[in-house]
Amino acid sequence: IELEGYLRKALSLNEFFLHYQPQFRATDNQIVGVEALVRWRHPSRGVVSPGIFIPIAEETGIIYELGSWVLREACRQMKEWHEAGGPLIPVSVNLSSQQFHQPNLSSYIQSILEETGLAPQYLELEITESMMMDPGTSTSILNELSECGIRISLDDFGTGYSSLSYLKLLPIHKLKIDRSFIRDITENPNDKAIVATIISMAQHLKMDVIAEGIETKEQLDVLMANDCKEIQGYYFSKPLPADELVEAFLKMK
Ligand code: G
Ligand code: G
Ligand code: MN
Ligand code: NA
Repeated sequence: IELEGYLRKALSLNEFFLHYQPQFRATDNQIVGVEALVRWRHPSRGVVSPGIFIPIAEETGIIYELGSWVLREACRQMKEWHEAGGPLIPVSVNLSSQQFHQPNLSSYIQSILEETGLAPQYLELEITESMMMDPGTSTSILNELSECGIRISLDDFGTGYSSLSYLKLLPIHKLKIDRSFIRDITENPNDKAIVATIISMAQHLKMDVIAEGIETKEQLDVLMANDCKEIQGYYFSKPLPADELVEAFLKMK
């Protein structure tokens, strides 16, 4: 209850803000998307990582309000960049399981899109395999979102326990290969085999695929040799404050 109060207060004092990590096309280093990642500017402790407060927000139910703030802010910011002549790329937003299962999710997201003026194809929702455990429910939620024109990407792909059969049934636009497979990819033939297989499967299923957590040139070389088209990781860019991302946009031109 005390923690809940802190997070609620942080929301009302506007202490949350977003960083954006650019996603790059491997062949020409163009930015093709950005992932919004929330941070908390704590008055005395400095910037607090979501790894610390998201689990608390989920336990206390504040995640609904925090998640709603993140969605609105990410859409507002992307619309502002589009209007300022920035690249016409999507913003991806991470959803917690509770948000994914919240009633009327698609109409509520549509109202955020209308309010901010962002077209639906520029919003991508990152969900995880664990949210797909109940095929009946997830199918109807995903179909609704997809019918609105919103993109769906499967985060941390390869680390969950769900079956592959849902991939052929559900409107999933992109697989994000979890960074645990990338870390040792230059030395570990098993990781390399898994990554190559995910890339090939995505191509056959006509889905986009992006690799996360690329930190070195050597990792990038292995991914490019396996025809991975999109890359996200510290080797290209860490998550950036909005003004620094704008500088990265300007360098693209
Ligand atoms: O940015 P960082 O590596 O510290 O993020 C840690 C974790 O917090 C990641 O798993 C990321 O997906 C999650 N995260 C970041 N922003 C959000 C958000 O807005 N909503 C949710 N649900 N998770 C987020
Ligand atoms: O769970 P999710 O994939 O949403 O987590 C995203 C988190 O991964 C972000 O908080 C970001 O800070 C972190 N991240 C992004 N690129 C890298 C990277 O190259 N290496 C590591 N270790 N973490 C990264
Ligand atoms: Mn993510
Ligand atoms: Na991930």
